[in-house]
Amino acid sequence: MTASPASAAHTSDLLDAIRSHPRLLITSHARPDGDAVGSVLALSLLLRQLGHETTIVLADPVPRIYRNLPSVDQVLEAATLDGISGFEVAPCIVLECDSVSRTGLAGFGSRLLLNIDHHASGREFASVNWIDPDACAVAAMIFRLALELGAEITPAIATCLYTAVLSDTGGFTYGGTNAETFALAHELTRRGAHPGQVARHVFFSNPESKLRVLGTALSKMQRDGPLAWTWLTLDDIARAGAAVEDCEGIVNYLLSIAGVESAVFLRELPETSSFRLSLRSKGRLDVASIAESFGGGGHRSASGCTLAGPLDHASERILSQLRSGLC
Ligand SMILES: [Mn+2]
Repeated sequence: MTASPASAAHTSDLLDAIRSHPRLLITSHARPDGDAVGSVLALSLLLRQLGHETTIVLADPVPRIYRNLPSVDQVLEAATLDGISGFEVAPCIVLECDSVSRTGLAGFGSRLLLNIDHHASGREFASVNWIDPDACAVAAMIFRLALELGAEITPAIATCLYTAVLSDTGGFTYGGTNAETFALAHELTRRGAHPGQVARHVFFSNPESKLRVLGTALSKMQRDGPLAWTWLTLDDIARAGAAVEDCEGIVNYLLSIAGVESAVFLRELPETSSFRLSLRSKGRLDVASIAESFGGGGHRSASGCTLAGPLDHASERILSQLRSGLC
């Protein structure tokens, strides 16, 4: 697989910036998902292979299902570090973010920022920006970067990237999944990723609390024609003994219903009387633009935003947007 000429033009500045800095910080968004975790780890491993010193800092813990990834203990949690202000003023590579604030970190100061993102809502907030909305995962971009930098894709790197692709494509089921996705999966498997082993970690290693809180959410589900929605309050989450990461993916169960075109999951946020929304679409509706109209972002078929409470108010606002989009 080779980069297209257009992406090569975008990456040359990035390659120069990386090559000219022996020390690099790497981060991604708050509440990291599989693409964020797999991609920061793969990027760090390949840069270290090329002789760079790297430090990975994330605002939130690595979710349990990704904690067995190779070299995951490299990841530093910012909560214990006062953001990144304590680190030497090295450039920071920011993956999958449309702004510095998406990292959930403070202390960037005036350091050089290198932005790599695959979201349609991506923004050129950094000094160097490489945004490719056609990439199925930011991991696909890291793979291309590795080849352009001349790094060897070791089994550890392949495992991290494969995990990222598997999770960001919903197990190769989302709309953006195409021949290139499978070509990448083929390459990664050939270079040492074990699909069965990765799937066991990602899909069959859930804590019981995740299933308990899913049960609560499903029992409250509402349906109105092509729309399905549900919510969890802080109380629901506490009673299930669940962590925030246990709420990931609930919205996909709603979307699995025949005849449902779009689904919403609302999760109450601590201390702010607001709700975090996950939006999904089977394709007819562009939920990225709806999320953007509320200050969020994401992909055409999977996006998110935050709305002020109370619950009835937040649900009515989002449902009326979705209804008018589906008419
Ligand atoms: Mn992603």
